[in-house]
Amino acid sequence: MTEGVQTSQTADFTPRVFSGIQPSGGLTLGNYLGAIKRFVDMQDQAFETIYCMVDLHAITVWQDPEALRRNTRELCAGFIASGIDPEQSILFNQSQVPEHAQLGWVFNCVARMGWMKRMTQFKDKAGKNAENASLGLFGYPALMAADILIYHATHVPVGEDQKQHLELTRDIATKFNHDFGVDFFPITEPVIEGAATRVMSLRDGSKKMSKSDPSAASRINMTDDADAIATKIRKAKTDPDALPSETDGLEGRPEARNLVNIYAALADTSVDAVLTEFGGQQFSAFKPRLSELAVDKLAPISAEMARLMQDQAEIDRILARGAERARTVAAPILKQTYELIGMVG
Ligand code: AQP
Repeated sequence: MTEGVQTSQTADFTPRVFSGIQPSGGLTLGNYLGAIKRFVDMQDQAFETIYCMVDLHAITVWQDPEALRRNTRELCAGFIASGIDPEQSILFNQSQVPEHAQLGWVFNCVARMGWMKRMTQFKDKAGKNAENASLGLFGYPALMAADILIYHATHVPVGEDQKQHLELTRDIATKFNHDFGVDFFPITEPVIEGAATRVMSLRDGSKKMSKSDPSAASRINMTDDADAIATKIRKAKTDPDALPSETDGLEGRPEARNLVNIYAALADTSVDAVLTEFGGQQFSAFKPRLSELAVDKLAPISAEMARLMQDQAEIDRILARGAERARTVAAPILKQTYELIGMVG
């Protein structure tokens, strides 16, 4: 799917992409390969594209206010430095468009407790301490459904970890449409594609690379310099065997698979092509080539982010302008939703 493809469930809607990233820490290579790089691809296809820094989601776990402000601006710089054009796409932070939270409340009343209790991300993030987790963390997927559906978005590019939340978004849209006897919300298509839909921790191939992992060595941040990238890749966990020549040989080798996937995604090539080139070679030969490639691709982005961060007033202007444009789409959809459910006003 992609390139303006419409299914029967989205055919009556303008082809429109929405996706968001939490300003809950520094951008990682996982966010870049699993999300932003693909946001840029979709910006160049036949879609209207709307990209958001989802700050209301970030506060579902504690955020230091100063760090949240800095991370939001840095994330905006990351989007632009990676190729999102704030004129072509709508780029803004969620809290400046109150319609997200307003539709989120409506969806809290549509989503069922049983659906929410099945969300594995809540279980992973709340861990053993679920009684102490915020109510917002539990309700997060209903707000995420609102983020998407407040724009009648037809396509949502995300990493593999968001698949279940997108299924819930479809369930919420279906139930709303059914309850009110309308075809008002599209049944959004997830777009989960490419070699790096799930970039794993460099320290543990069974865990997702995350902004909030306590180990800085587990992730590559978009602001890391060449030395930091090379050190993290050199120290990345691997196994003693050489790289296989075929994909089957990566079976049961999560760390090897992860590094090969990262290489393929950064080089815009396939895993097969990477294994054809490096099959039979040791990690001692492969890792320096991966470092070189990562530095080559990431250094220009990180330099541009640093340049953009010097003019925070300009970043704030871009976010405010993006929010204004977003509201022109969101406000009429909220108004129609309120009319459908019987609000007077
Ligand atoms: N490791 C990953 N591999 C591929 N894609 C990833 N994404 C996140 N991590 C990876 C994708 O990035 C987008 C934004 O994610 P998010 O910041 O909204 O939430 P997250 O998935 O919870 O990301 P983190 O980095 O793990 O944040 P924290 O640590 O704060 O929870 C999504 O499309 C996601 O799939």
